[in-house]
Amino acid sequence: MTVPRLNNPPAPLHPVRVVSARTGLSPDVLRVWERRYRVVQPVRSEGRQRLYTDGDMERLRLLANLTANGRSISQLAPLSTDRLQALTTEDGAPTVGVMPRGRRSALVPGSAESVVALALNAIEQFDSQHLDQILRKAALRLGTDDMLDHVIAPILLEVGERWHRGTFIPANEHLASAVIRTTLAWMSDQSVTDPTATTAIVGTPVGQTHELGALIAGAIAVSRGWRVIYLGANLPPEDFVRAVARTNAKAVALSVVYPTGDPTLRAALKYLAAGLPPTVALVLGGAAAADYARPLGRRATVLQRPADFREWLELSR
Ligand code: B12
Repeated sequence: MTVPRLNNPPAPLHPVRVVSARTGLSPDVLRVWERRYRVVQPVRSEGRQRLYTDGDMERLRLLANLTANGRSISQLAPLSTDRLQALTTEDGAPTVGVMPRGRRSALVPGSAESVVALALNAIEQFDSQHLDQILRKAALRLGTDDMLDHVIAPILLEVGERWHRGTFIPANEHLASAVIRTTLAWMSDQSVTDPTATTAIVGTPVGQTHELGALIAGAIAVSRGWRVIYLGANLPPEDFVRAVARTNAKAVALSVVYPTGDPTLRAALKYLAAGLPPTVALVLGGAAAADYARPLGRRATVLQRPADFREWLELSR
């Protein structure tokens, strides 16, 4: 019997939703990687929807695995797909997303809750490399907002609780803080930052060594299109004033966590509030912020919830 010859139908193209589900990259990350690094160039449907080929999908899957293994997207983006494939073989498959052997979980795999459980397990085991992979992979899949609100903040809260109860020793907390610090810096680096964008100076004031709230605030601001100048922890007020004068920043956002009632910090914030131009906003967040903001009256804005900060950033740009 002769089989009639058919012309090969064109390979189907895939919409963002399908690419995101298959590669584990959130639509936000896909957009940023395309705009900033031109990792693939999807075609457009008649309705202007982005459509991806099988080749694009494979390239994105390789990039997702390699970045989750710790490589930087800016270095990977120019490489050919064959080279990415070779690197993937050299690096070995990432172990992220897999529950440790012998543990059974009722959590939905890939959900923020299950990422938190895996991360806490890695912290308990002192496995910083695995923790780093878990967090990078989750950030790529969940996007910045969910990652910060439903993964990073709950992990830090639980680390604090376990440390307080004595089930985690200070070394567990230090390991978690060190890895999360790197993850937050890397997340900010994944977002498009326009050098002409409205600028915020972010850090913690003198005496405040808890730095992660400031890093979280910085990552939120970057995700809302602000340019962030991150000055780290424990900075005297005159340095914030000088930095604002040299950068034309429109806001200073500080994290104030512990302790309350420090007279040095009270005086520093008073100096800062008086030294900043009136057009520059002073935003305070963190568990101790309200205590220090009270004497500053309307000069300081206290914002705690990430959702409120996001709204403020969008309105103040
Ligand atoms: C990591 C950590 C440390 C690390 C910090 C490492 C680092 N480089 O940052 C180290 C080891 C240094 C540390 C030291 C101490 N710590 Co500590 N630490 C923590 C831990 C686990 C996480 C803190 C953190 O970064 N949180 C950041 C975010 C996720 O949480 P958050 O502050 O609530 O912020 C949220 C909002 O307020 C908001 N936000 C925060 N900042 C900002 C800023 C802006 C602009 C905006 C808009 C929003 C915003 O966003 C966050 C997300 O929703 C907490 C536990 C916890 N529950 O937070 C304890 C905790 C804060 N530490 C505590 C204590 C007691 C200490 C020490 C005194 C311990 C000791 N005996 O030495 C010292 C004090 C050091 C000092 N001089 O300040 C207590 C504080 C208790 C209190 N409030 O009375 C806590 C709550 C632990 C506990 N349960 O007992 N700590």
